[in-house]
This record gives sequence, C-alpha cells and structure tokens, in this order.
Amino acid sequence: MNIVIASDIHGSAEWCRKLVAEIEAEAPDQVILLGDLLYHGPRNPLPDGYAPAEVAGMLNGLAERITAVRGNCDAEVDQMMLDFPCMADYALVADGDRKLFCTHGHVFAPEEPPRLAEGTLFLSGHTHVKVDEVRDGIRFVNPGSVSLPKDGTHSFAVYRDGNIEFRTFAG
Ligand SMILES: [Mn+2]
Repeated sequence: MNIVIASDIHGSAEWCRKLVAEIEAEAPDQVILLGDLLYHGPRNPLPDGYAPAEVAGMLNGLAERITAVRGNCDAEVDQMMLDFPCMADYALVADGDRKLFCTHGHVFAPEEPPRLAEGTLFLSGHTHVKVDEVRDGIRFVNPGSVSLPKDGTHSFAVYRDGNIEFRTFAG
C-alpha cells in the first residue's frame, strides 16, 4: 500500500497546491492528514498564500482517499468546510498486519504513546519537525509541516509497504 502522509497545512493554499501536485504524481492509495488543516493558529505567523477556503476545496477533491485527524487548531467550523471527517483524536489505518496509529500529537503524544503492538507505526505532526525513530518496537514518524516547518524544509512523507520516505518540495 502506498500512502501520502502530510500534516500542518495551516490554511496555506500555496503549499497545499504543491502538496496536491505531489499527490497527483504519486497517485497513492490513501492520504493521511495529521491535523491543523485550515486555520493558521494564533501562535503561528500567516503562512504563504493563506486562503483556508481554497485549501478546503483542494482537500475536498481528494476526500475519498483521505483519513484525517483533528489538530489543536482545527475547530467545528473547519469540519463544516470539509467533506471528510477531521474531528477524531486518532485514526487507525491497517496495512495487512501492520497498524498505523494516526494522531496530531497534542492528545496522544509520541513521548507518551498509548500501549500499541510491536511493529505499529505512530504517525503524528504538531511539532512541525520531521522525526523517524524506533522506541520499544514502535516506529515514530512525523512528516514535518507542509507550510510552516520549524526544521527548515517544507515536507511530507510517503509510506510504501512498511517503508517511510521523507519528501521535500522542490523550490
Ligand atoms: Mn500545527
């Protein structure tokens, strides 16, 4: 299974457009969005090309492939704009025997994960910093932020049959 994993778009139509282009090129089976989709959030600067309604339109075009969870900046009104559910604290995606535990990171934090089976992939965003590490048999992956990276590169990740590859946007 081929999955694009992205997080923390924060209403940037400019960076969301680049993400959608990458998704179209990748043609994944699924798209996992780890929260903070439309609203910039009061602690963040306005991202490039801030246009939440445009972002909602672009994401709705992918709705059938999207599994999304709620970020700490996502509100009820954001759900009204989106055709796919985005208000859950976590979602589980299964790839054969492997589970992907998807969450934003503020309710279930990677530092204090729930009890998960060995081999589970714990996917979270929230920090806007890429992570790929294994602890106690659980692989923790953070794809970084599409629009407001705190580690210098706008990024997302691609899961393919158990492997994770980080991608950064060209330009
Ligand atoms: Mn965020």
